[in-house]
Amino acid sequence: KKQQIGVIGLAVMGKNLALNIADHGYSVAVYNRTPDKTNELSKEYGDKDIMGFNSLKEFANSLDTPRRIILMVKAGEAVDDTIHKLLPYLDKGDILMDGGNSYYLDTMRRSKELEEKGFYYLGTGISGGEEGARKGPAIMSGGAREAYDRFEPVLTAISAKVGQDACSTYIGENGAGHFVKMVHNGIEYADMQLISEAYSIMKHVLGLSPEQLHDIFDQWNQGELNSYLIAITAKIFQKKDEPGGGYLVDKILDVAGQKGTGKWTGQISLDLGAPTPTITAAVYERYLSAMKEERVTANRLLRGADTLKQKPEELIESIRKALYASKICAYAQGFGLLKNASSLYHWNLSYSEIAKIFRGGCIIRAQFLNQITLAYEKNPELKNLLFEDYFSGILNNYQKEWRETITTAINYGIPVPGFSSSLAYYDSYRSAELPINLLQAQRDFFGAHTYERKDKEGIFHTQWEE
Ligand code: 2AM
Repeated sequence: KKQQIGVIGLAVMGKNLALNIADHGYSVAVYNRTPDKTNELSKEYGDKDIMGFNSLKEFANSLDTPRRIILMVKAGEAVDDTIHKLLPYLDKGDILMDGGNSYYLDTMRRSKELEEKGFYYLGTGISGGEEGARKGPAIMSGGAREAYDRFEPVLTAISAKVGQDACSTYIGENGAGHFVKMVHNGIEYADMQLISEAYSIMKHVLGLSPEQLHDIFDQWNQGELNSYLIAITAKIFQKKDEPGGGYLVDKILDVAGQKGTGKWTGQISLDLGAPTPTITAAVYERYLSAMKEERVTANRLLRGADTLKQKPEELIESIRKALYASKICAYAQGFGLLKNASSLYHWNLSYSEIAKIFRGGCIIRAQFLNQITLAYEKNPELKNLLFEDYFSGILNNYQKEWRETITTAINYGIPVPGFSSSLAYYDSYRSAELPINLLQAQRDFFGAHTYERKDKEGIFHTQWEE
């Protein structure tokens, strides 16, 4: 008897994915570079049809052909290395699927190389963290359609479900799946930063305690902000440190790391000319967080301010609205980047499908993704989410509170790079006139870069001074 699915790489994501696949009635073969993890998994889950191998050859031989193998090794060289070692034991027509957080250009390169050799390669983003991998992640696959179709029943079975819908879909050719996963993570960075800013204002301006913050986020989670990240934020504020030791959140060092997907989103948005200021601000803020010592020194030297006190309930509701408005702008940026990449790489992305699978399993799952799905179902060619009635309605109605919240933060010297980048994006985007006419004049002045005119066609250059 042959095993149906192979999984290589048994760190927490790979292990949980293998267990999830086995739970759905598939027999699984597993392999890990370090044998301990393989042996442990076979031992611990003897009741499931999971066979462990300590040689890639035996692993490959144990699989039904054409083989379906999922790579869950560390992004980067480990993927190339593993493919290289595995290839001698594969046959033409076998499907390799990279389920890690690979850089999409690597995925495009690998697909090309492997397809030239007669293999199939799927670059698949899997979101949902540890728990998602075990119980149902969101899955976004890129690569050859026929390879996806052969993998589809497994992916559909193991994915998260929202009602009848599986949170797994075919995204497009070659790197499209990993690209969408990358943008998902960029949006996730923005979401987390925005929530942290809302917390910061309530903590510093209103002096709210963790218990009070718990209640507020819990309440917000009942409304339009309903989402996984708001839900876990509410829970975080309840978590006590050791008995008698206060709240854990207050003990955590304010230094954040990152694994690269947020940074890539920012870099690519620069490459493609698709503005994502809120996402990029979130990445910068993590860099600033890492400069803890400098910040502590600067805090002694550079003054902030505290001024007016507003009515707490009013300010809290304003912050909620500011958070929602800012979040909408961050998603508009992420989907704008997808639109740009889709046309550059001819991926023909379906934004409604993408928004649909983001609704479950993944970290940015949120009620309002239904609205994004509807918006793109209604108009697949929608230029920007902000043009959809639902979103423009929210932004128009939440204006005053959004601006007031940011003004309050500015008056207090509380950094709100996410909120304010979103607002700057919004205000720039809705400006029929930007002061870029002056900038164009400057460019022409010093560099003869030329300019166009409002009143007539053509390219102009002026001798600005004698
Ligand atoms: P390990 O248990 O032997 O370290 C996440 O780090 C997963 O990627 C782990 O399963 C890890 O295997 C695997 N991994 C990391 N680098 C690797 C490499 N160069 N070759 C194969 N597997 C690798």
